[in-house]
Amino acid sequence: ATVERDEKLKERIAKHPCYSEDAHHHYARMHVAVAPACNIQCNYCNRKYDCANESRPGVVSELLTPEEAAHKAIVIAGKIPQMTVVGIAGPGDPLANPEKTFRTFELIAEKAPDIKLCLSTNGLMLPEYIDRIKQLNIDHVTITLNTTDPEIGAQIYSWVHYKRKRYRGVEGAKILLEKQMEGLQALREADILCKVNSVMIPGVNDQNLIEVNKMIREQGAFLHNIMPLISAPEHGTHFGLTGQRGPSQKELKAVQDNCSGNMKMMRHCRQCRADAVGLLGEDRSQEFTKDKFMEMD
Ligand code: CLF
Ligand code: SF4
Repeated sequence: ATVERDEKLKERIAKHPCYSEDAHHHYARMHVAVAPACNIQCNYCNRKYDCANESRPGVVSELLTPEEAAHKAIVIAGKIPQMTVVGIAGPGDPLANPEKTFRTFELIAEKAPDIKLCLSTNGLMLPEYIDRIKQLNIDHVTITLNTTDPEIGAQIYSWVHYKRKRYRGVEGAKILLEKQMEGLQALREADILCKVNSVMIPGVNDQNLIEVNKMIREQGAFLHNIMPLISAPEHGTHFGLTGQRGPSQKELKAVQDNCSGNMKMMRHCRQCRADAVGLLGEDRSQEFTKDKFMEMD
């Protein structure tokens, strides 16, 4: 039975360039940027740019309506045969824009049922929308989870907006963590593959990442992606402006190595833009800007 389960799992990740290191040489993903709003404020994010939970800070993606996004996805799937996954990862949080996000997935599933659907979120609204995620057969969900400790969370998140109220400091960080844990559990129960992103912030959460790794492994996450904080002052983020540095390659690798005995670590992440197109590391987004793809069929 374990062999059979392993085979099934292999099949589920075989064509996903982020979930399988092997697949990323052969299969491509695209992001459609349909989700502008966000419900929290991370200190490594400037809202003028893409969601830094799954993106390279300092990049501005072209915002689309669900109809435009679906058209783009179908056009690109026709032109790039290795295209296997459509992800929504911004420019804000997909689940802070539930109607736009789910409408987009619905339209794509109708017209191109073979394309895998992928979603990346800060997790705050994940318990709320787990049923819609199941209904739509979204098989890959990423939660960005940076700490297991609300005191540390208070240094990473300046506020959390939940059910019409804004919470600051430890109080906000607590709510976010609670929802992320509930979300992890709900994904596990629904048998949806879960990847966790953690942004490594030296002196803030670096010592705590091994705990994060342990916790998410116990909660059944499939893959852990520890990404370096990018904090150029010109990006205008809180961390950038207060001189918080990102980790060196060596520091990042040391933390990844420390965790690697426990579960699968992702080491080929390219911190994609919210409208990325192509193989990881090969950005073809400029070939498919709105003025271009609207003319294609
Ligand atoms: Fe996109 Fe993310 Fe899905 Fe991949 S990206 S929503 S899981 S299809 Fe991949 Fe890009 Fe890294 Fe993300 S390399 S930033 S991990
Ligand atoms: Fe920015 Fe994403 Fe954090 Fe929202 S969740 S503040 S868009 S990095």
